[in-house]
Amino acid sequence: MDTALGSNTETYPCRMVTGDEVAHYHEYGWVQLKKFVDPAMLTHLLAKATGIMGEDGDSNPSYGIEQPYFNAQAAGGLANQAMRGLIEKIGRNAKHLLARKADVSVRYYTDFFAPKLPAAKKTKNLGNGPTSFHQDYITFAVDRTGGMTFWIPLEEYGPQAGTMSFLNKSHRLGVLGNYTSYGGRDIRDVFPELRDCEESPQIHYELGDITVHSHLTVHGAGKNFLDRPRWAYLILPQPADAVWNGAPPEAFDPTGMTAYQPFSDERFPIIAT
Ligand SMILES: O=C(O)CCC(=O)C(=O)O
Repeated sequence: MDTALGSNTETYPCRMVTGDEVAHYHEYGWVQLKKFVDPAMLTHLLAKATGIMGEDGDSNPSYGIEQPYFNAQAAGGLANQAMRGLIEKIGRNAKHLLARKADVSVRYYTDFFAPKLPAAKKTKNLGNGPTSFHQDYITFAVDRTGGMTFWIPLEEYGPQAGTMSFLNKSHRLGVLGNYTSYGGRDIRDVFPELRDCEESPQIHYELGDITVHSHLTVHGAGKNFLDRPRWAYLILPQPADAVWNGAPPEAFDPTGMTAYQPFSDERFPIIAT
């Protein structure tokens, strides 16, 4: 393990969710986990992110998906010992949040850096706009629900930085399509029943706080009004029995894969049993 990390084994690299937090996640479809990640781990992640994307969060080649929400870059955390430790402990947390009655393990699906670039600057890559409200589930091309995103800001950020907000209980409304099919309309106009879902405030994240949202929960984020990137690291676990449904996936290259066969344990390892 990196010698600068791991000083406090109780919180390193993150703590475990509490029963109340699991209950909040099931009730509202998302949860804020305060003081969750060890700040030493955040320092390590920020150094890794700026190392591959530049201090401006915009020096990487385009990742090929045209959307204004953030600039993205695969983080490759499985190959980094400290990051893998975080991914595995997050797998254990995901198992608690998943709470399936069958004893289902948790699989790593993807991890990436997602800096939202400053709205006021001309950027090379896309990623300096607001994140329109959307649901993630359909973009991940898996055959069942249960997937979730651990959204980890790498510094303290408030709404001015373009932080997340959620439509409470929207995870109960089923699958709401792909945002690219809405013709530029707000998801709440396409599905007016979402107007009955209270919108959470934009989250203020103190250092170490994160949010977790179900891939069925509608969420969005404002523009980044800072003069620097809003850095976030996203880890996405899936239930281990989920399989690729054959649709074009945004998160992985399906070359050599067969629809409805299990994900390869090598590329998508089991991270919690
Ligand atoms: O980082 C953002 O602004 C949006 C993140 C997001 O849409 C997601 O985690 O699914």
